[in-house]
Amino acid sequence: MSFRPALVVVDVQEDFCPPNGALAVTGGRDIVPTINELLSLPFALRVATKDFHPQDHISFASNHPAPNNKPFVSTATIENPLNPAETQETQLWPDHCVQGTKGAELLTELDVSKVDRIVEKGQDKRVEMYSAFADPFPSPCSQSDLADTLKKAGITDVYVAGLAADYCVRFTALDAQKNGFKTWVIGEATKAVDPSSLDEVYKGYEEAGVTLIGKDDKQIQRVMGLA
Ligand code: VGL
Ligand code: ZN
Repeated sequence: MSFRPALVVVDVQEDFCPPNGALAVTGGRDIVPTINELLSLPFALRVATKDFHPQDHISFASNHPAPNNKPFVSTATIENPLNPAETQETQLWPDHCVQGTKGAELLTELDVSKVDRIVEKGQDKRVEMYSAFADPFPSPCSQSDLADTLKKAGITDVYVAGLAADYCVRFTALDAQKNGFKTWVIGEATKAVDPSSLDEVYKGYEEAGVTLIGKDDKQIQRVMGLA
């Protein structure tokens, strides 16, 4: 199969960035120049994802009763609506990326003119969905059309960048690899909510066959060579 790489730019949205983001990741805006450079490379497909929640989303601390409703601190148990035997313990967050709000918008400095396709996720209020492919349950109740889009475009390799390194980038990359795409995460083009968790994240990549690369890696030069 010939090399057909896609770039997936995860959740480069106002709410994940200083100065005004509800869930601002330190340095979140600083990766945009690198991401714009990546967007200018001859990828076969360029996708941007958006976290896109309803106001009553289960991941918002504000939708849970006290005392377990402290953003960044409290957790909740989420059941798979399709199979209550499947459960997940998940972090609660400040309200963020609410559909129709400024916080849900992609950063204006992101070169959206180069993006072929925008994939929205997290619309199902009943489940958390960090991955741009599906919710985390063994039999997912929410799925996006990202896997289909990549398959229909004949994509062989998925390059992942964006926010946040320890949540949506992480689970999108792991799911890309699971879906059969050779997956590369461009470390310099991500920022983490909790940078101290990255060793653990990278260990998970190794176990799953996802490869962490730098922006000048030979795998990036391979994309440049397609021009
Ligand atoms: C994300 C926390 C909550 C992300 C989304 O995009 O990494 N993190 N929702
Ligand atoms: Zn979210």
